[in-house]
Amino acid sequence: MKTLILSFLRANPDNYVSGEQISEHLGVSRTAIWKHIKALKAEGYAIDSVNNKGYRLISDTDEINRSSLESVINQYSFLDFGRYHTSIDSTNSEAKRLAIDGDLQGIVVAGEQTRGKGRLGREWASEKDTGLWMSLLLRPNLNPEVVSAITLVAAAAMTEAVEALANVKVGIKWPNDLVVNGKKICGILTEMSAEINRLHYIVIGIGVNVAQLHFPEELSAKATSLKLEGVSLSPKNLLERFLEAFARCYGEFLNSEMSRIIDFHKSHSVTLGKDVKLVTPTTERMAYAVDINEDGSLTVQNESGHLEKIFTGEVSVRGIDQYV
Ligand code: BT5
Repeated sequence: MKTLILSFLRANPDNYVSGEQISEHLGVSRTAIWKHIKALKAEGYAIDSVNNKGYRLISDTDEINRSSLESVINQYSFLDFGRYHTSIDSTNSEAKRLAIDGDLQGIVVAGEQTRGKGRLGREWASEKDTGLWMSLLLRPNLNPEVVSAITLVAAAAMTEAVEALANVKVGIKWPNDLVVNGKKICGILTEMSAEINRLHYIVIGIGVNVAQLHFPEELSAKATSLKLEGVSLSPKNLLERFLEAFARCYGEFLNSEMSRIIDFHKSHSVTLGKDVKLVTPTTERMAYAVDINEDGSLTVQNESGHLEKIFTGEVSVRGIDQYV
């Protein structure tokens, strides 16, 4: 019944339809309609109810909600579902819970995360309605060892999206941070489930600071938002532009055509040509960032002058991570 009510509202995007009209059309009582509408609202559908006028589904707004997300994802064959939550622990955690059952691919978006995650167990501040907090659940038919480059694919797509919508220069700190004026506006956390040579799924979690005006003290020196950088845009527009760019970049990645994406990274890199600090849980050492390779790795020159390829781990850049 809820689906029938939704279809009826969708068929009347510009008008309010009264409870009476819906009840006549569907042959159920007005009280039942009212209860279903209440349930739909609780699920995240934006339905405006006005006394004496009735109900209208608000799908064409700047807001991300369940109905607007559905119409966005319908355009992409690699997305079977779109889930919107006003509040959730972490969109990555939710995408992983959804991954266990079935074989669908999709996207989870939240208005707020109560336990947003960064890499290596770190926290990601994701206050209510201040950012685009989302995770893509994908199941590419790939060998697990090539998957780490997907983080670069997502970083390139988000950079392209932000630059298309706003007059800002975005830098990419290899492999997963986007920075504006030396401060972080976006972080990416890629997680995967795999056997030695079989990938089950990947979850690409992306957090973009859109509208914060303040950050907690411990973040204020290193984090910024688009708003603080003078750019106002809606998370929904950003999501749409991101998916458009990601669909293209992801297609190239699946066809092993990484050269355009790597060139994009090189032209936006704040890491190349800099002294960097390579940090693992047990060691720290200095190196010089030389190149980004087709497989997504970073070539550095180490302190003994040798070239090394780095695939994962922390790379701090002087002037961005305040390591000096
Ligand atoms: C990241 O980790 O940058 C990955 C962040 C991924 C967040 C998204 S949001 C949607 C999805 N669901 C999740 O639960 N996570 C993903 P890392 O490189 O480890 O950076 C984390 C560090 O960045 C923290 O230790 C803080 O210092 C800093 N930080 C925390 N929140 C921040 C924010 N909102 N903006 C900028 N920096 C932040």
